[in-house]
Amino acid sequence: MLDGMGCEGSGNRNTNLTNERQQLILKNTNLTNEREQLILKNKNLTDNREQLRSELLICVGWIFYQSSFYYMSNETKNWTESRRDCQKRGADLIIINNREEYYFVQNKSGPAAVYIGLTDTEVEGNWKWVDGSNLTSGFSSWAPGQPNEYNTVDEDCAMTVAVPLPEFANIEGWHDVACNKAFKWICEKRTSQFILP
Ligand SMILES: [Ca+2]
Ligand SMILES: [Ca+2]
Repeated sequence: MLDGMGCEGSGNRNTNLTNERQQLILKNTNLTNEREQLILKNKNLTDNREQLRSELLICVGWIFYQSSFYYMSNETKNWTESRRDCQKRGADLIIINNREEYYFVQNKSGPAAVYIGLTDTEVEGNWKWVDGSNLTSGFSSWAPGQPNEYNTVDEDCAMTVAVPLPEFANIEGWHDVACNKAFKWICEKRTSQFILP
C-alpha cells in the first residue's frame, strides 16, 4: 500500500519534473531569442552612434541656429556648383522659412551677395525652393523691384544681399540673378535630417 502510494507519488513527480524540464527548455529558447534580439539592438545602436559621430564631425565649422546647421562658404561659385557643394556636405542650399531665419542670414553674410536655394529654372516666374516647395506658399523677402529679369537676361537663381551694395542698386533683400554668376553661398542642414529611423 505504502509502496503503491510511493510509486504513484514518484510517477507524479516524474511528470512534474518532465513538465518543468520542458518549461525550462522553452524558457531557455525564449532567453536565447531575447539575447539575439539584444545583440542585434546593440549592433544597431553602435551603427547609429557611428553615423551620428561622423555626421557631427561634418558639422565642425557649421553654425547652429534654431533647428538647423548652416555653412557659409568663403569662396564663390555659380548657383549649380554652390548647390553641389552643399549636397556634398550632406546638406542643400538654404531654404529661408521665416523672418528670423532671414535676419540670421543677413547678419551672417556681411558685405557679400549669397546664393540661396531658390530658383525658377523649371518654369519661368514659378519660384521654387530646393525641396520643391513653391515660394508663394511661404515667407519671401524680395528686394523692391525684384525679381526683374534685368535687361531681359535670364535671371533664374536667387541670392540675398544684406548690406547696401552699389552693384545691386543698394537694395537689401533677395535678387534674381543669372545662375552662371559666381557668389558665395549658404548651406542648411536641418536637425530633423539627423534623426535616424
Ligand atoms: Ca530653413
Ligand atoms: Ca534681378
